[in-house]
Amino acid sequence: MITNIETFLVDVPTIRPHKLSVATMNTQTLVLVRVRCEDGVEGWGEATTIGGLAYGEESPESIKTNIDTYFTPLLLGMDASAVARAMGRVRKAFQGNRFAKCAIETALLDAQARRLGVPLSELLGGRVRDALPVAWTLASGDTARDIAEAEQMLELRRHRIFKLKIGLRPVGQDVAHVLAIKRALGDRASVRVDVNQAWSELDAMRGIAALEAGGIDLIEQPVKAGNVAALARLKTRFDVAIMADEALHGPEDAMLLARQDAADVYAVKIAQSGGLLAANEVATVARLNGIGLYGGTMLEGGIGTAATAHLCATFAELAWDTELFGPLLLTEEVLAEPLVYRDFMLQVPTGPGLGVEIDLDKLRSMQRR
Ligand code: MUC
Ligand code: MG
Repeated sequence: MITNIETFLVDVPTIRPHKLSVATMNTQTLVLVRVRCEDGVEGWGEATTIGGLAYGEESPESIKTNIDTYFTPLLLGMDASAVARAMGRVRKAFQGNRFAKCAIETALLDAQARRLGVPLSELLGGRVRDALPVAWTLASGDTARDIAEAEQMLELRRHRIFKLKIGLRPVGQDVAHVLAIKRALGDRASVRVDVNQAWSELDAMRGIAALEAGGIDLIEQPVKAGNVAALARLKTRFDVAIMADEALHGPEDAMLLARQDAADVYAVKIAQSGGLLAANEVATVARLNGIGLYGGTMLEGGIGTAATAHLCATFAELAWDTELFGPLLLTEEVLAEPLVYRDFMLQVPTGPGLGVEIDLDKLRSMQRR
């Protein structure tokens, strides 16, 4: 039986300003959820947004409030080992709030996997890989600094895939910035861009043509999330892979985009999808339609990152790797032992549940009051 649900807001400074077209992040706010059960088992979940309300429809504060006010009273007393049934009740009772649903579902699944003594990946169908290639986002806003940062990551053997955040400056300037980085790194790295919806279709036609010619591998969400027709036209027009991110809010969107042949790749995000099980459905739709998979992030800390890693470990194909670097962007860790990044890969935890332990004293010392 579910006996207690607690939520925490934790503000963690980033290692440097992280500049996106929608926000510049100097801190990240983690919403952490602890679910405790009558049998003594507990589970943890997490949700993060980007720049408060700048990126999507939920904020850290709304996630905490809606879990505390609505989800918790409904869930207390329910059978903790019947996760799908509990989440079915939550989905029926509450509209939207995908990030909040993801945090709760992750905690319930973590608890259930611990109860069964298996890693979460085994509850999600079983892992086919133990490590995931991880991209790093270069988003300092400065070309020379980004090149130096990329060189350092290559030297450390931490990343050899780089995603550049663009869309804030005029198209010509952004293209020059990206191509300077690509020229500096050459074939030693895959360079990709994320426009975070900032371009008009005309901007995108100009920008993508130049990026494709310059050897860029992937263009993420160049136009507005709602403009699926434009995304589809860009996919048809260019050979370079087009990825949907903000356009994907779960399995229904995955179906809609597939029907319109609008993307080559899906960024699978557990929070944006409404939870791990819904994200798995997004991945299934992609697989059945020949769309490539990419393990996306909302810049979660260790808990949310581990959760996505368990899911990505179950994908038969993961053609575009992952960007599960969230904890590396943060100055502080809430895990007792950090996740392991080695040889350009994140090692998927092997212990029961998420396979991570929380340092509660540290968490409480960082908790927003
Ligand atoms: C996004 O739009 O993909 C992922 C990596 C990063 O730097 O920002 C996020 C959000
Ligand atoms: Mg994106």
